[in-house]
Amino acid sequence: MKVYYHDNTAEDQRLDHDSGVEVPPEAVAKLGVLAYNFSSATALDNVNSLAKARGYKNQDVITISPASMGDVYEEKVKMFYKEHLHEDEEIRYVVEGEGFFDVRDVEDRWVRLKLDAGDLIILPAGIYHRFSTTSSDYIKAMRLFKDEPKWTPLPRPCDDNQYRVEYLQSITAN
Ligand code: KMT
Ligand code: NI
Repeated sequence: MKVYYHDNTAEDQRLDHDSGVEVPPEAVAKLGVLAYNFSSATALDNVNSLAKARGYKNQDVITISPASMGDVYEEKVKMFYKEHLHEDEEIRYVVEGEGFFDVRDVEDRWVRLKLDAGDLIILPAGIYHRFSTTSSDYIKAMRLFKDEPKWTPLPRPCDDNQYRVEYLQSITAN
Protein backbone atom coordinates (compact mmCIF):
# COMPACT_ATOMS: atom_id res chain seq x y z
CA MET A 1 0.00 0.00 0.00
CA LYS A 2 1.29 3.42 -0.89
CA VAL A 3 -0.16 6.52 0.78
CA TYR A 4 0.33 10.08 -0.43
CA TYR A 5 -1.41 13.39 -0.91
CA HIS A 6 -3.44 13.63 -4.11
CA ASP A 7 -2.06 16.26 -6.48
CA ASN A 8 -5.55 17.77 -6.87
CA THR A 9 -5.34 17.99 -10.63
CA ALA A 10 -8.52 17.18 -12.45
CA GLU A 11 -7.37 14.82 -15.20
CA ASP A 12 -8.48 11.21 -15.49
CA GLN A 13 -9.32 9.92 -12.00
CA ARG A 14 -7.60 6.62 -12.81
CA LEU A 15 -4.14 8.18 -13.01
CA ASP A 16 -1.94 8.04 -9.89
CA HIS A 17 -2.25 11.75 -9.06
CA ASP A 18 0.79 11.42 -6.83
CA SER A 19 1.83 14.82 -5.42
CA GLY A 20 5.17 13.29 -4.35
CA VAL A 21 4.34 13.92 -0.69
CA GLU A 22 3.93 10.68 1.23
CA VAL A 23 1.63 10.35 4.23
CA PRO A 24 3.19 8.33 7.08
CA PRO A 25 1.31 5.40 8.68
CA GLU A 26 0.86 7.34 11.97
CA ALA A 27 -0.98 10.11 10.14
CA VAL A 28 -3.23 7.53 8.46
CA ALA A 29 -3.94 5.91 11.83
CA LYS A 30 -4.87 9.30 13.31
CA LEU A 31 -7.68 9.54 10.78
CA GLY A 32 -9.08 6.31 12.20
CA VAL A 33 -8.18 4.40 9.04
CA LEU A 34 -6.77 0.91 9.60
CA ALA A 35 -4.52 -0.70 7.00
CA TYR A 36 -3.24 -4.26 6.80
CA ASN A 37 -1.55 -6.55 4.33
CA PHE A 38 -2.49 -10.20 4.16
CA SER A 39 -0.70 -11.80 1.27
CA SER A 40 0.85 -14.99 2.62
CA ALA A 41 -0.61 -18.45 2.16
CA THR A 42 -2.82 -17.82 5.20
CA ALA A 43 -4.20 -14.53 3.86
CA LEU A 44 -7.83 -15.60 3.70
CA ASP A 45 -7.67 -17.09 7.22
CA ASN A 46 -6.28 -13.77 8.43
CA VAL A 47 -9.06 -11.82 6.73
CA ASN A 48 -11.66 -14.16 8.17
CA SER A 49 -10.35 -13.92 11.72
CA LEU A 50 -10.23 -10.14 11.51
CA ALA A 51 -13.81 -10.14 10.22
CA LYS A 52 -14.90 -12.43 13.03
CA ALA A 53 -13.17 -10.32 15.69
CA ARG A 54 -15.07 -7.23 14.50
CA GLY A 55 -18.42 -8.99 14.35
CA TYR A 56 -18.61 -9.29 10.56
CA LYS A 57 -20.66 -12.23 9.46
CA ASN A 58 -21.07 -11.83 5.73
CA GLN A 59 -18.97 -11.06 2.71
CA ASP A 60 -19.16 -10.85 -1.03
CA VAL A 61 -16.68 -10.40 -3.84
CA ILE A 62 -17.03 -7.70 -6.47
CA THR A 63 -15.07 -7.44 -9.70
CA ILE A 64 -14.90 -3.98 -11.18
CA SER A 65 -13.69 -4.00 -14.75
CA PRO A 66 -14.99 -3.39 -18.26
CA ALA A 67 -15.00 -7.16 -18.85
CA SER A 68 -17.19 -7.90 -15.82
CA MET A 69 -19.44 -4.84 -16.05
CA GLY A 70 -19.68 -4.01 -19.71
CA ASP A 71 -21.25 -0.70 -20.62
CA VAL A 72 -22.03 0.35 -17.05
CA TYR A 73 -18.34 0.23 -16.03
CA GLU A 74 -17.62 3.90 -16.82
CA GLU A 75 -20.77 4.98 -15.05
CA LYS A 76 -19.97 2.91 -11.93
CA VAL A 77 -16.41 4.22 -11.80
CA LYS A 78 -17.71 7.79 -11.79
CA MET A 79 -20.26 6.94 -9.12
CA PHE A 80 -17.69 5.37 -6.76
CA TYR A 81 -15.62 8.55 -7.13
CA LYS A 82 -18.29 10.88 -5.75
CA GLU A 83 -17.36 12.01 -2.26
CA HIS A 84 -19.53 10.37 0.39
CA LEU A 85 -19.66 8.75 3.82
CA HIS A 86 -21.32 5.70 5.34
CA GLU A 87 -22.95 5.12 8.71
CA ASP A 88 -20.90 1.95 9.15
CA GLU A 89 -17.30 0.89 8.59
CA GLU A 90 -16.24 0.14 5.05
CA ILE A 91 -13.95 -2.89 4.90
CA ARG A 92 -12.34 -3.89 1.63
CA TYR A 93 -9.79 -6.59 0.90
CA VAL A 94 -8.09 -6.59 -2.48
CA VAL A 95 -8.00 -10.12 -3.90
CA GLU A 96 -6.58 -9.15 -7.29
CA GLY A 97 -5.75 -5.97 -9.15
CA GLU A 98 -5.53 -2.54 -7.52
CA GLY A 99 -7.54 0.50 -6.59
CA PHE A 100 -7.47 3.94 -4.95
CA PHE A 101 -9.27 4.91 -1.78
CA ASP A 102 -9.14 8.66 -1.17
CA VAL A 103 -9.96 9.92 2.32
CA ARG A 104 -10.13 13.46 3.65
CA ASP A 105 -7.62 14.43 6.34
CA VAL A 106 -8.31 16.91 9.17
CA GLU A 107 -7.44 19.81 6.90
CA ASP A 108 -9.75 18.49 4.21
CA ARG A 109 -6.92 17.41 1.92
CA TRP A 110 -7.27 14.22 -0.12
CA VAL A 111 -5.06 11.42 1.13
CA ARG A 112 -4.77 8.71 -1.50
CA LEU A 113 -4.26 5.08 -0.49
CA LYS A 114 -3.18 2.92 -3.39
CA LEU A 115 -4.11 -0.67 -2.60
CA ASP A 116 -2.62 -3.74 -4.25
CA ALA A 117 -3.55 -7.39 -3.97
CA GLY A 118 -3.35 -8.46 -0.33
CA ASP A 119 -4.12 -5.02 1.08
CA LEU A 120 -7.04 -4.57 3.43
CA ILE A 121 -8.50 -1.27 4.55
CA ILE A 122 -11.03 -0.30 7.19
CA LEU A 123 -12.56 3.14 6.80
CA PRO A 124 -14.40 4.36 9.89
CA ALA A 125 -18.05 5.36 9.76
CA GLY A 126 -18.40 9.07 9.05
CA ILE A 127 -15.17 9.66 7.11
CA TYR A 128 -15.57 11.42 3.76
CA HIS A 129 -14.04 9.28 1.02
CA ARG A 130 -14.24 8.06 -2.57
CA PHE A 131 -12.96 5.12 -4.62
CA SER A 132 -11.46 4.70 -8.06
CA THR A 133 -10.03 1.97 -10.19
CA THR A 134 -6.53 2.65 -11.52
CA SER A 135 -5.45 2.83 -15.16
CA SER A 136 -5.32 -1.00 -15.10
CA ASP A 137 -9.15 -0.90 -14.92
CA TYR A 138 -9.31 -4.03 -12.80
CA ILE A 139 -9.98 -4.83 -9.16
CA LYS A 140 -11.43 -7.89 -7.49
CA ALA A 141 -12.29 -7.03 -3.91
CA MET A 142 -13.94 -8.69 -0.96
CA ARG A 143 -16.51 -6.58 0.90
CA LEU A 144 -17.25 -7.50 4.48
CA PHE A 145 -20.42 -6.60 6.31
CA LYS A 146 -22.16 -7.32 9.57
CA ASP A 147 -25.67 -8.37 8.68
CA GLU A 148 -27.43 -6.50 5.97
CA PRO A 149 -25.08 -4.37 3.89
CA LYS A 150 -25.43 -0.76 5.08
CA TRP A 151 -23.66 0.72 2.12
CA THR A 152 -25.89 3.63 1.26
CA PRO A 153 -23.45 6.36 0.26
CA LEU A 154 -24.46 9.67 1.79
CA PRO A 155 -23.09 12.37 -0.49
CA ARG A 156 -21.15 15.28 0.92
CA PRO A 157 -22.23 17.60 2.43
CA CYS A 158 -23.88 15.80 5.32
CA ASP A 159 -21.96 17.47 8.13
CA ASP A 160 -24.83 17.24 10.61
CA ASN A 161 -25.08 13.48 10.25
CA GLN A 162 -24.65 11.86 13.67
CA TYR A 163 -21.94 9.48 12.42
CA ARG A 164 -20.04 12.40 10.89
CA VAL A 165 -20.19 14.35 14.14
CA GLU A 166 -19.06 11.32 16.16
CA TYR A 167 -16.25 10.58 13.70
CA LEU A 168 -14.90 14.13 14.04
CA GLN A 169 -15.08 13.91 17.82
CA SER A 170 -13.20 10.59 17.75
CA ILE A 171 -10.30 11.95 15.71
CA THR A 172 -9.95 15.28 17.45
CA ALA A 173 -9.76 13.44 20.78
CA ASN A 174 -6.54 11.77 19.51
C1 KMT B 1 -17.11 1.71 -2.49
O1 KMT B 1 -17.65 1.73 -1.40
O2 KMT B 1 -16.78 2.73 -3.09
C2 KMT B 1 -16.87 0.46 -3.09
O3 KMT B 1 -17.38 -0.50 -2.60
C3 KMT B 1 -16.01 0.38 -4.27
C4 KMT B 1 -15.87 -1.00 -4.69
S1 KMT B 1 -14.93 -2.01 -3.60
C5 KMT B 1 -13.29 -1.87 -4.16
NI1 NI C 1 -17.81 4.25 0.42
